[in-house]
Amino acid sequence: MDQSRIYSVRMRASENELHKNGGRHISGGELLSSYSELGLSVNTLLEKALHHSRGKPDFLQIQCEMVNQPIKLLNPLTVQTNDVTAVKEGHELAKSLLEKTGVPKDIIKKAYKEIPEYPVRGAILIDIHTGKRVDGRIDKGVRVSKMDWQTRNFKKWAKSKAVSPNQRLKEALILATKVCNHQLTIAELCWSDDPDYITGYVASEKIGYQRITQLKQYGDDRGCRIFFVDTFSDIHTYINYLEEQPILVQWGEEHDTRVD
Ligand code: WAQ
Ligand code: MG
Repeated sequence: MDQSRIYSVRMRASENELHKNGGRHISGGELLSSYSELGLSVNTLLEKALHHSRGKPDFLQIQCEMVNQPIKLLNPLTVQTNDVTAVKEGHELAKSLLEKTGVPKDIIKKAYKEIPEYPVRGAILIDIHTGKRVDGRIDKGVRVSKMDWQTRNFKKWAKSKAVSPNQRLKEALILATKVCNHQLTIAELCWSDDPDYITGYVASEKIGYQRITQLKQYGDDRGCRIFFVDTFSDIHTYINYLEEQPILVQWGEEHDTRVD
């Protein structure tokens, strides 16, 4: 990518946006693009918004913005796939993995109870000491953006790790790698809100990106994305990192330093 003029491109699409505050989230997307590929990049996100299993949008927005900060290069988290035979088994595994990362058992229990209350288009931030939601973005959550992984490097990585190079894994692994690279992140728990996708994951710097093949039933359009964080004393700097720090995932390079 020509690093001299990089743009952050973001898309969000929803239903009933004009009638109800916020509307129903359909899809979102974020990537980094060179100036010369901006047309292609906008089109990639437009296609994603127009052909989505959650429905047709009646509100759609694509925004391009030049990135001024230097881009940080990160190695992808290690990936492991855990096959489970039932959703219940998937959640038992997810909970035990979260415990392994250092999230206390009672906080995991509390978070699970509150998951149905979070129909947002971003992520929910939960403090691991209090179990309280600390992002303050009640209807929206926090949307992580300014991140990408160049196709050629991603394909090389996928081939070497013998994983199928699917777009969804790519997007989720970019996000998890960015989020887990920050010291305040203890773990992430996620499954899609797309009714046709049931694999989810638990991720952390310590355990890597642990895919779990069933975290919901087919047809279910309720998703989840929770970042368990260590403190909310400097939550604004943390949110600023998630939203503003440009990140490029790049496999095979020695760039993996954590943010303090
Ligand atoms: N920042 C914050 N939250 C986000 C972002 C983002 N950039 N993108 C999505 N979310 C939240 C939002 O609330 C969505 O409703 C929810 O996550 C699910 O998003 O095979 O596809 O894009 O290894 O539907 C994981 C497994 C797939 C991939 C996750 O999530 C694999 C997925 P989706
Ligand atoms: Mg989705």
